[in-house]
Amino acid sequence: MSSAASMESLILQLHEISAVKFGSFKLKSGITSPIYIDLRLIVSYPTLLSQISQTLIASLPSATSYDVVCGVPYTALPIATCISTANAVPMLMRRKEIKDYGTAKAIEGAFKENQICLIIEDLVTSGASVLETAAPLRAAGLKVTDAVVMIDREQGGRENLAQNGITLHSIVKLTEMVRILKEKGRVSEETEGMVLKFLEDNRKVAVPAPAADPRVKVPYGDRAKMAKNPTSKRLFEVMVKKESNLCLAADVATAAELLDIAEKVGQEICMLKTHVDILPDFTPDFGSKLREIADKHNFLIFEDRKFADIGNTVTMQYEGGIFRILDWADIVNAHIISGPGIVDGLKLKGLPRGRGLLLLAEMSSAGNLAKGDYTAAAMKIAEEHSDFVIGFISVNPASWPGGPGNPAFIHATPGVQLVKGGDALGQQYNTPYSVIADRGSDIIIVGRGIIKAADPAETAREYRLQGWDAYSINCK
Ligand code: S5P
Repeated sequence: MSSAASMESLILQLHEISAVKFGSFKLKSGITSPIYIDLRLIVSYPTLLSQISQTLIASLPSATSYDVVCGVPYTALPIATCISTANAVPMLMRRKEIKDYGTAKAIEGAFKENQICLIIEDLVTSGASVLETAAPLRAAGLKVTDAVVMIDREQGGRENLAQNGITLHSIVKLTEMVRILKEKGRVSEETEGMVLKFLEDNRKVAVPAPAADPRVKVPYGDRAKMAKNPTSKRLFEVMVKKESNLCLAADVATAAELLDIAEKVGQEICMLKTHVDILPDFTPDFGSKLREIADKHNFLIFEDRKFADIGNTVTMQYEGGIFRILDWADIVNAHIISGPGIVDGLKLKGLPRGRGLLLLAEMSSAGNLAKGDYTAAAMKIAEEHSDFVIGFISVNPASWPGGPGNPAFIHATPGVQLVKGGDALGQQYNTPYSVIADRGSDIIIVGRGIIKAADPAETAREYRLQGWDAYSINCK
């Protein structure tokens, strides 16, 4: 059968099974439509289902390349399954319920970073549902360049997808489909006229503003000007000056080793992260010694204290004890488990000294609970305290509703090594490129990847170059 004949046969069959109906239908949006399309019915007609699947693949230009396919849930799942089995091409499934792509598994199936995934869909209106499926696929490291669809309603989907780097291929446009049904005597000229008028009237209403790609970077230099907090401003400026978005997690055995590695890698980093409570040889002059090295090499000091108590207690933990963190750390971080009072407490001591705070919005470890509403609450608290909160510890801000959000905030991401993987205790690693370019973060936090390397200084340089490249290529 020629492709035109097989397309006609499909359309007539869809009309026969009432997957395409004419009359007066109230749509979800509230408007009344003279045409209604429901392709969910095709699961009950296996021959038709397989015919649609084959026609979809046949409609792709021969140059289209892809390694895996993924159907937009739910209607296109059986179509994608048919395409997968008939053409021996592996399939992926996107979980519709999961919103926090960073930690929970949003994509089911086996794939490798940079593989190309073809999206399969039944019907495209504005393209929003294709974009909803493309986002977690891209966040997982896949490339999405093409989508193939049975019916294009011609309501802006093609243009909207093109603006997001996706070429839309369709078997048939809705106006064409109606014309064929009229030619074959299935609908009257009057109905055809009504449908065409309806489509014309509604042509542009359904087009949402093109989704800003959360991975496109506002330059760090511009963000320095947006930051309200002096430490945050300085951090952005240091990043630009040193062309570094690398933070070293200096988790070494002793204070002496820490000062030694700070000296060795100081040139490469914008920030050095400490866990001061792991140092057996800590002395009260540790802070001033580290500050001296930080000033010499122009990096900021971030004590990863992860405060988690009530506001009153954290004021004492921040300022007092043997560590006196407030005296030497530019930046500290806090969990928000105890509510916004923790920020008020830390701010009371930190803001007069010009210090900054990062909130733990997500974590890198497997099975952690910082996701969904918890992450959203961190964002809200940050906005309410944007004079003191400078940003987040996050894992995949590109996947947050609205993406990484306010560019005045900085995202710092732990769990980074040159190769994707993990350790035996739940740590999960992504590559510098994936963290900065795909996951929308700003700073890579690297510990063992550098400190366990044979040549930490040389390795730090490698991480710095990779992190900076990933930023530069996505900078607008
Ligand atoms: O979710 C988190 C938050 C932090 S701050 N996951 C993390 O791994 N961290 C810290 O980042 C952790 O405490 C450690 O200091 C560093 C990661 O070290 P690495 O050796 O696994 O690179």
